[in-house]
Amino acid sequence: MTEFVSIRDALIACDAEKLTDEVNKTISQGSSANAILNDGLIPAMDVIGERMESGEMFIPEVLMAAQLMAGAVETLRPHLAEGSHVSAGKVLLGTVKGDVHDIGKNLVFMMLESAGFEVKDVGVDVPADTFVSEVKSFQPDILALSALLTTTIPMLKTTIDALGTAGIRDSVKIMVGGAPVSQSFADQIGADGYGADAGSASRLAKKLMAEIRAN
Ligand code: B1M
Repeated sequence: MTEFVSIRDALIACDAEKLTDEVNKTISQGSSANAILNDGLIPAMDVIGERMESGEMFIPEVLMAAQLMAGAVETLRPHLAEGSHVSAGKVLLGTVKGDVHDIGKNLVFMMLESAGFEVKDVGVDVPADTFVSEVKSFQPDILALSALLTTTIPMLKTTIDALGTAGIRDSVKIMVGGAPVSQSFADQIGADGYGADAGSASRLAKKLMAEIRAN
């Protein structure tokens, strides 16, 4: 992790120029994009979260850091790709109502897309009835729901229940994720799977597709 300390520090300091330089330099030195992400950028966001909680950093600075993180992830995008051109399946993805966090969701998007899935991202703060109408029109194999707040994880269940009420729950596999979500919570709300991070989300989606194809 010490290897990526300058990337981590540049993001925490919201130093755009330094961050770009360090990410490019580290890639050109042969580091893997996954390592830069998991050992540099994501730990920086954890520090930023702690500072936000303790009042050392304010929302505008956190937003700026989020934008810089998104830019760095875009730089890493071609290096994260697994490279597949055959559709592995269709995924509808979004962050639940009341929640605007999208960095983790966007990483999940990128990993699924690079694993060959056709992914439709319906964005953030998405009401349950929008997921219902999108499932009807897009007809995904998998619905992937993200939630980052303890106050919005109940919306995961609300969304699953809304699909049940609409009579389409069994037409789609549902996977959930986000920092406050856990496997036991996923089981409790009747989801078909839980991904702890973007890499496991992609592996889980492949497993769910194998289950669909086996039936
Ligand atoms: Co927010 N926020 N935030 N925030 N924010 C957290 C989440 C928090 C932990 C910070 C803290 O206090 N320590 C805290 C939540 C506490 C809780 O409920 N447990 C918090 C809070 C309280 C809030 C506000 C309420 C603050 C306020 O207004 N007072 C507010 C709520 C706004 C809302 O949504 N209604 C708020 C606002 C914001 C910003 C807008 C300023 C900004 C978001 C910008 C954006 O996303 N475009 C922001 C940010 C940046 C954060 C932190 C600092 C970073 C989040 C992040 O991007 N992490 C965050 C602290 C933290 O995470 N350490 C914090 C990096 C990202 C790669 O990780 O999103 O966890 P993550 O995604 C991971 C996994 O979770 C997983 O894979 C990803 C990659 O490995 N994953 C999935 C995610 N979705 C998945 C779906 C899957 C599978 C895996 O399958 C479908």
